[in-house]
Amino acid sequence: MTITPARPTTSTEVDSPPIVFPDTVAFRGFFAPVRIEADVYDLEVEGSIPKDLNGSFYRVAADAQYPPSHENDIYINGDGMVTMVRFEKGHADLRTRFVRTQRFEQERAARRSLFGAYRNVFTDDPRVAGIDDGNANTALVWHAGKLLALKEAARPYELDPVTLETRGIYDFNGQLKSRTFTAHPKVDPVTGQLIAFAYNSSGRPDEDVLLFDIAPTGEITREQRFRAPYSSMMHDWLVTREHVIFTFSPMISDWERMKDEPQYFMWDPPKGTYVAVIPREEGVAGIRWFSSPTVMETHSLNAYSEGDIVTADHFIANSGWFSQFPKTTVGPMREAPPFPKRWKLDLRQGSSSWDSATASYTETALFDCPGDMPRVDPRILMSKNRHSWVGALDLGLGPMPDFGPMGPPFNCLVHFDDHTGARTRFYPGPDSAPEEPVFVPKGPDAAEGEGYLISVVSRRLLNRNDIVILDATDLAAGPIATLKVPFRLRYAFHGTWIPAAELENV
Ligand code: V55
Ligand code: FE
Repeated sequence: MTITPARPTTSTEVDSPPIVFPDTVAFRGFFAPVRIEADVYDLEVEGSIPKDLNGSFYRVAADAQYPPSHENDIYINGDGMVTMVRFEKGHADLRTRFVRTQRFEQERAARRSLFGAYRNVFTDDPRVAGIDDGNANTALVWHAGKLLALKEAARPYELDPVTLETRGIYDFNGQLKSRTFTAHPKVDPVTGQLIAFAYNSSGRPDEDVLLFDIAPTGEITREQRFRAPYSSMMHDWLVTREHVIFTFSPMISDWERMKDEPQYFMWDPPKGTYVAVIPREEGVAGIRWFSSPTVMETHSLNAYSEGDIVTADHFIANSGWFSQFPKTTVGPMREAPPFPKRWKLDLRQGSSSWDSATASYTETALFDCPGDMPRVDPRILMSKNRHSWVGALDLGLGPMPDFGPMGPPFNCLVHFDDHTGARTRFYPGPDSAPEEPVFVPKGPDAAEGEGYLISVVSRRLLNRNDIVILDATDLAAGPIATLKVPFRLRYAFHGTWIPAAELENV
């Protein structure tokens, strides 16, 4: 492992504080910042890496270059740290790099944190007034030959997919006027488009939502705007071949409140939940609204349209996201875990405005186990799928790994077969927690689900991570290969895969 030496600073700062991280759940133990930019050529491997696994796996974590400027900083406010594993001929080479955001560079020059609470400009150091606060820590998307590191609070950063060098803020060649861009755009596997949205696009709380169609060439071919019931966290969504579906949940942001309350989002259950379905072709003029009990979508599996019926599979929680945003308008509440649900929405029953919505959806359980971080085969996204993979928490499996800064960990990965209803799982052992599984098709012509599942597993007692490669439709068989990471990786959110053929000529 080589550690990149810090560049000599050009700062004339003399009062930068000592480097001491707070003793809170976001910064201690297995979840302490890692801050290592590493290159490990040829990871040690148990088992053998399939020879047809040829390409790069990426995942992005929130790390922390500097201790936060305030004690109660939340995990999701950290600096984007990307892990890349290049697979080739049965070998795996690992690289980790911080995303060189404007925020990262400013803070490095000052040798301290300058940005304050998550998305709250009133808590920032005056020295960074007007500087982009994007930390590129949530997800990675590969589209139009560009690898983008995403944070829903800001615009994307472009990375070199081979070296992980940061190329800078990416505004789609000047076409993206929004100050923000979702961390969960969806690549349409049929048209090659990137379907995306932005909320709080003015850079502060507002009720407008922007919708983008982005061509396979990276050109924004359509931008639309509609009004949300309120300004709230819009993290994930669903896209079918014909519709997009938003679940609005009352994780409310409010500009006036931010002036004396650092927490950007506050769970305000009386404001309720609404679901919007928008036809992709007709656009926002055809919006249909539905009512809902007060719930929150954490992440989506997949959705599909059949005539007037839209089927939406996603993880739904009966509470807000209190592990990050504990204050609510109704006093202390306990966070409820997300469960995988199937909603069926009948478009004939929807209303043209949210405040006149009366009809709801029907809900069934996909299976009865809390979880999140779902994946389907990317080649089947937006159409009816058979296979899905999720991180899950099965209390029957044995002792639980400790809670981390994101709440309860997963203790297994689950494969769900929608044709048979069968569930199989990979259990990594008692001190271990797997992260979001990333599916890699065996090849362009492989059947749906035929391929590998890659997941980073924390080995809590060993203070390091493994990366497991599983047969995607035979999780119970255990890893085909286990890559030994000789140090600890900070817990990540989302990842992606780029086939080797697409990494040529970048
Ligand atoms: C989420 C994650 C974020 C964020 C907002 O998983 C929502 C949900 C990692 O950053 O800024
Ligand atoms: Fe997410």
